[in-house]
Order: sequence, then C-alpha cells, then structure tokens
Amino acid sequence: MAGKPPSGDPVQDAPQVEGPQHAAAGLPAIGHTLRVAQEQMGVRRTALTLLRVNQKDGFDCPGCAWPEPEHRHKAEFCENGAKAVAEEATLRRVTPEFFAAHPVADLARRSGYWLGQQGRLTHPMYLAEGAERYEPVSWEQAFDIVADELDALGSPDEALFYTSGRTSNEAAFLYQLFAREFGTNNLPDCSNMCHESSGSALTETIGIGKGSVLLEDLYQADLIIVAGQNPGTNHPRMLSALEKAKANGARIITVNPLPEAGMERFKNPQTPQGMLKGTALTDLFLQIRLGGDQALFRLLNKLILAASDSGSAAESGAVDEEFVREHTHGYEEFAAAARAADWDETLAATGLERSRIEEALAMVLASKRTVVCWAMGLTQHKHAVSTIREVVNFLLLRGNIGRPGAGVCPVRGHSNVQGDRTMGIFERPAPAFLDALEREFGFAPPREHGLDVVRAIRALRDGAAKVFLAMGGNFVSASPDTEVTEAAMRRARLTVHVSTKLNRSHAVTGARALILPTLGRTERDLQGSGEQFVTVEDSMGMVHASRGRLEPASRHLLSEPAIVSRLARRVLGEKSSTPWEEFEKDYATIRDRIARVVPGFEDFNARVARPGGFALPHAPRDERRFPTATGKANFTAAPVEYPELPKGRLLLQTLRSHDQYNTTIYGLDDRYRGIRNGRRVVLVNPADARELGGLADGAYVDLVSEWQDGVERRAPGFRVVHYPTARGCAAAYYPETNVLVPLDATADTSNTPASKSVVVRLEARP
Ligand SMILES: Nc1nc2c(c(=O)[nH]1)N[C@H]1C(S)=C(S)[C@@H](COP(=O)(O)OP(=O)(O)OC[C@H]3O[C@@H](n4cnc5c(=O)[nH]c(N)nc54)[C@H](O)[C@@H]3O)O[C@H]1N2
Ligand SMILES: Nc1nc2c(c(=O)[nH]1)N[C@H]1C(S)=C(S)[C@@H](COP(=O)(O)OP(=O)(O)OC[C@H]3O[C@@H](n4cnc5c(=O)[nH]c(N)nc54)[C@H](O)[C@@H]3O)O[C@H]1N2
Ligand SMILES: [Mo]
Repeated sequence: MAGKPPSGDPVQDAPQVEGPQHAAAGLPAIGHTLRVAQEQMGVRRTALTLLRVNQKDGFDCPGCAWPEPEHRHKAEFCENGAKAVAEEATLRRVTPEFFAAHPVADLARRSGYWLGQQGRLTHPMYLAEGAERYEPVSWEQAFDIVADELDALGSPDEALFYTSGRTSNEAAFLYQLFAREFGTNNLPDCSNMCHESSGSALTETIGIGKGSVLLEDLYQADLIIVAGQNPGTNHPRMLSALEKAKANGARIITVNPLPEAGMERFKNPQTPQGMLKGTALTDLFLQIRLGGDQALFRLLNKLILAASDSGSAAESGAVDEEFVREHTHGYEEFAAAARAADWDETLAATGLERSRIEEALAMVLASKRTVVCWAMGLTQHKHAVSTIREVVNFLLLRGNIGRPGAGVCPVRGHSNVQGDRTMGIFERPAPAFLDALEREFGFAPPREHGLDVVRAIRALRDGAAKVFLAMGGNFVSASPDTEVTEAAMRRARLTVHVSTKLNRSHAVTGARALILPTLGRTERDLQGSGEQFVTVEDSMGMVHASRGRLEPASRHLLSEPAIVSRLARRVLGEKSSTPWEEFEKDYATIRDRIARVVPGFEDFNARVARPGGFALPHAPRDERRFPTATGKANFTAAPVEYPELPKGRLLLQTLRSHDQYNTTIYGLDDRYRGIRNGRRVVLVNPADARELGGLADGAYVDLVSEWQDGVERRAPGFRVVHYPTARGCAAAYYPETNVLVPLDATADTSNTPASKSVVVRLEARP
C-alpha cells in the first residue's frame, strides 16, 4: 500500500552531513528508486508504470529533456525520472475535503515539500474574493470566471499567459493561439529563467537557438566538455551516453566549481560490470570559480590562435582555416579580442592553475571532434549570453559545428521546454511565425513583443497586468526575489493555475484564484474521437509521441488541450473562427495545423506515427548553413566579464539537490553531496569559512544578499557545510534561496535571472 503523506509541518529541517560521494547511480540508486516509487504508487502500479517510461509505445518521461537512445533498455528511465513519474502517478489525492480542512492562509504557511506531498488535484477549485478557502466549482463556472476577468481588462496586454515546460506540443500550440487571438504576446515561460541565454547566444551566432548535436555525435566525439551542468542528478541518462562515448575513445573535461559525483564515476545499473566498478568519466576537472567560464574559453581561444600562429607542423591546423573562411563572419575582430586575453586576469577570474589550463589546451588541440555541453551553470549569470557566445567562438575556430561528433549541446531542463518554444510559446515571436498563424487562422496576431518572466513580475507589481494564467509550473516559487514576486502576485485580479499538483502558487494568489486540475503524461487521454496521444521534442530536436496508460487521478480532470479549447471558446466566442471543438475532440487535427504553421513539421501525423518519431531540421548541423543576419556563423568579441567579489563576501549559486524537481521537493536528502534530512544548508569552502571569522561546520548563519539597489535580502537559518567547492564560491538550494536573487539582477540580452551569482554575506546566528 502506498504510504501516507507527511503529517507534521513545517518539516523538521535537521541536516546531517556525511561528505560528498565520488560515484553516481549503481545499486543504491535502484533501491532508492523503488522505495520512493512504492511509497507513492504501491507495488503493482510501480511495476506497471515504470516499464512504460520512454518505451516506443509508452509515455515520455516527465523528468528531463535528454533524448531516448535508438536501442532502448527494458527500463529506459533513471532514478530521478522514476521519482518524477511517482510524483505524478501517486495514489494520494487533494480533494475538496482537503481544501475545506485547509484555509489558504494555512496552505501559505506550509513548506513546498508538504504541499507537493499531499497528492494529485482532483477538482476545479475556486477562491472567491475575500474567501478563506477554495471551494469546488464546475468547469463551466471556472471558465465563466476567467472570461469575466479577461473581458473586464482595458487591454489584452493586461493578461499574462505563463507556460512551464511539461506542456505537450499540442497544448502549447493551442495555448499560444488562444493568447494571440485574445490579442497579446504576453507568453512568459520557464525558459526565460532557464536556457534563454543559450537561445539568445545561439540564434545570433549560428542562426538557430537549439543544440546542434544528436546522441550519435556524442558517441563519435573525441572530446566532450561538460560545463556548468550536473547530469548525475539532473540528466542521469546522459551518463550512459558519456560512458558510451568514453568506450569509443572520447575524453571528458568537466568545468564546475563543485566536484559532482556523477561526473566523477558512473556505475551503470544496466551492465553487470558497471555495477561493480563503474566508469571514471572525467579526465580533467577544472574547478572553476562561479562565472569564470567566459574568461576560460577566451583564453583557450587565444591559445588556439597562438598554436596556429606558431607555424610548427604539429600545431598547424589548430584553426580550421577553410571553415572559418567559407562559413564564418567577424573572425578578425574576434581574433584581435582573443589575442588580447590575459593570463593573469584569466587565472584570477577562474581560480584555476596555469598548468590545468595548459592540460585542457593539449586535449582541445588533440581533438578533431569536440562537443560542449552546458546547462544552468552557464545560463544564469549576468554575462551568460557572452559566455555562451565565447563557447561558440571556441567551437567555430576549429570547425566544430556541422560535422559528425562535434557541436553545441545546451542540455534542456523540462521535458518539453524546447518543443513549447518551437510551438510559439515566446514573448518575442518571429514575424514569419506570426505570418503563418495569420494565414492559417485568418486573424491578425499582435505584433508587439510581449512580457517575459521578469517583466511580467514587474507588470504585476506595478498594476499593469491584472490576470495571470499558468499552464503548469509554480511561478511564485520558481521566480526570483520571492517577496517581490509574492507581493506582485497578490495584486492580480485573478490568478489561474492549470496544475497536476498543489504548490505554493495556489496559496499566494490574486484577489480571486482558480485551480484547474489536469491530466499528467502518464494518464489515458480519452476524447470524442477516442484515445489521444500527444507529442514532445527532446533536447536534440527529436519529436515523438507520448501516450499515457494509467486511469486519470480523478474523473473530473480535463486534458490541457481540452482546457485551452474550452476556455478559448468561452472567452473568444463568435470572434474566433478557429475550430476549437474539433481540436479538443481529435488532437490529430491540431497536428495538421502545426504541420502548416511550423517549419519542419510537414506531414506531422504520418511521421510521428513511426516508432521513435523524427528529427527536426537543423541547418547548421545538417548542411553547415547558418541562417543568421549575415548568412554566416558569427564570431563575436564581447569584453570579458566575471563577477566581482567584495571582501568578506561569497558568491552564491542557487542549485538543485538530488531530491527535487525544480520547486517539487521529493525528499530532504542530497545523496551524492552527502547531505541528509535537510535543505537549509550552505556549502562553503573550509578555507573561506576560516577567513570569514572561523565559521565551523555545523554553525548556523543567515544568508544576506547585497546588491546595487541597496536592498538587503535575507534567508535565515542555514547550516554551514564545509565542502570542497571553488574558493570564494558558495552553494545553496533553490527555491529556498530565491528570496536572495534580486528581480533586476538578470543576464544581459536574455533577461534571465542571475541565479548562479548572488553576492552574499554570512551572518552568524546567535
Ligand atoms: N532530478 C532533476 N532533474 C532535473 C531538474 C531537477 O530539478 N531535478 N530540473 C530540470 C531543469 S528545468 C533544468 S534547467 C536542468 C538543470 O540542470 P543543471 O544545470 O545541472 O542544474 P543545477 O542544479 O542548477 O546545476 C548547475 C550546475 O552547474 C554548476 N555551476 C554553477 N555555476 C557555474 C559556473 O559559473 N560555471 C560552471 N562551469 N559551473 C557552474 C553547479 O555547480 C552545478 O553542478 O535539469 C532538469 N532536470
Ligand atoms: N534560484 C533559482 N531559481 C530558478 C532556477 C535556479 O536554478 N535557481 N531554475 C529555473 C529553471 S531552470 C526553471 S525551468 C524554472 C522552473 O519553473 P516552473 O516550471 O514554473 O516550476 P516547476 O517546479 O517545474 O513546476 C512544478 C509544478 O508544475 C505542475 N505540473 C507538473 N506536471 C504538470 C503537467 O503535466 N501539466 C501541468 N499543467 N502542470 C504540471 C505541478 O503542479 C507542479 O507543482 O525555475 C527557475 N528558477
Ligand atoms: Mo529549467
């Protein structure tokens, strides 16, 4: 039988510290997986569900966006994928009786962990203005309430349509269509807080904001650089790909302020040999300071140019001159900037030893096929976009884009975040996309850019936006500057969440609020024309079907496409000639429209019916064609930046533990980092702890963030953990530390919150 959710709250946060592990996966991971899954789902359901993950006739794992290999194992999921599935397929329920017993004020006092552990939402719920509790409503009433508030707006731009990245292609396409027929491009999404910096940098430099490698390329690479990413926890299936690459002779450089167990050694649970010994993955670990990556890649570029200039036979060809000549633009300016890179400045910015960088250079020069993988460690800095541009410079220099075994590999987070963007979830849509919508649906889409996440929060704060709708996610907890965001949310007239599980965004609401419960990936989706499937796009641009099999958590749930279709009909009424009813009845009709609007989806229904789906075209990867403004791949030459650290302060990164999925907390352990039973910890280098007045391991501190606006933001009560992180750098978990991230501290160009470089001081608690 599945266990009961925890009853007491606030959760006893009493961290115990055992020190970091040096290998990931293996037997403990399997045991852990089954225990967590059975607690939520029971034994039978665990077996039934987990065998369907990522199989050709099954559902797409709601965990991460890592692609499925061509030859799948019987169990093509990982520990953390299984936790994500268990979270959704849980037998626990949040019913109207639950809401009767828990006034909103009570929910607002609970931890995110407690809220999530209560189970699946079962009924549409409504919080009337001034009411203390949510009450059940019919779907018709719910749609009436939304329509009333939307109708009352002075302009469509006073509404915000947020999306989190689990939403299917079909639902996302309908959602953006609805928002645009309603009249706004206000489509902020989780991507704005995530890989937006990658999209910005790649679109400008190679002409498409997506990665250029397929799994096959990883297997063929000579060198893979993994920078700013913790795959052992966040993309565990990537470890098998890295293992395979190594077996084929690849070498791996890891760039990270933290030694992450998964990158040290991987014990593949699917091979007997792997279970025993495992594979050492990292050949060279560059323990970089937070935000030092641009400086590192700039110096490597200088050294590559110098090798090429030296004229020695061994190093001639360090620069791929033919590629540079034929396919790139801006080389001279870039090369001048790179040649000016300074060793001393780089050593200061990165905290690395000279010999380590020289070792890296030797590996770079020895490699004919190089891939660079990255995630939030590169994207969530003020200078994130220029950092990623420098990575592109690095790859272009040796012709490492558009040939097998080489390329850019931004590893996406949410399982369909890339697909949602492809479907038009974007506050700054391309004119060609809007033209296509206009042709297909016969209305004039708004052309003015809409609001991203940070601007949406400002608009709510300033009263310029009044209605907030969310297709999934947990906006209040995921966003920066928690106090500011919560106050902004409370100013809204109406907040609406299409959700599977309870979270803090349901407790911190506008004057009126709605919770609209929806089907998850794992569940059967029955509509007028029969059983439906949906589609998703993974991190490598592969599109495939996802089909749930479980009985829905409640018979009152509607699918996301059904919710959008009904809402659109109610709100737009006669004004819309879009066949919303038909879309709800048969998702194949949505795919027919996608096929006519979105390039690369021609013949969508037929192609997605094939097992494994299909690959979207990618001009740089497929034909070395770069659809940029110059028609070439663009070298860029931004000034080198890195965070400045005042004396007596630390640079804090806010990151994920092993037991969470973004704001969904599975448990209180971070096994690979050797931390148990608590999340309010701050990892500090022992030498820094000494310098900061002798902070002992186990001491308790407040984290106080200092920023140029003069406001002090405080997160109280964190246990100091002495940890081998890079000097000057600290780490603590998100979302507990979002209160420290200033709303206006964002990346240039992409406007992504700089969640990985918060200047803090540690105040000892009495
Ligand atoms: N189980 C699980 N899976 C997930 C998620 C989850 O929460 N749980 N979240 C999903 C989502 S939405 C995303 S976006 C991804 C996130 O995947 P990751 O980006 O791996 O997630 P983070 O925990 O933010 O880890 C950031 C990593 O970058 C390093 N880092 C931080 N700053 C720097 C820097 O300045 N330079 C370098 N070189 N390294 C740095 C950190 O030490 C850490 O190892 O995972 C996805 N998958
Ligand atoms: N400080 C700091 N802040 C960060 C980050 C960081 O590293 N540091 N990372 C950022 C990143 S990378 C991201 S992607 C964002 C994440 O931001 P979000 O995507 O907004 O947050 P999640 O926690 O993933 O959302 C979880 C909720 O989604 C709902 N949900 C789950 N599955 C489904 C589904 O199938 N359908 C629907 N409708 N709802 C569903 C559930 O109700 C659940 O409570 O956070 C960002 N915030
Ligand atoms: Mo993300």
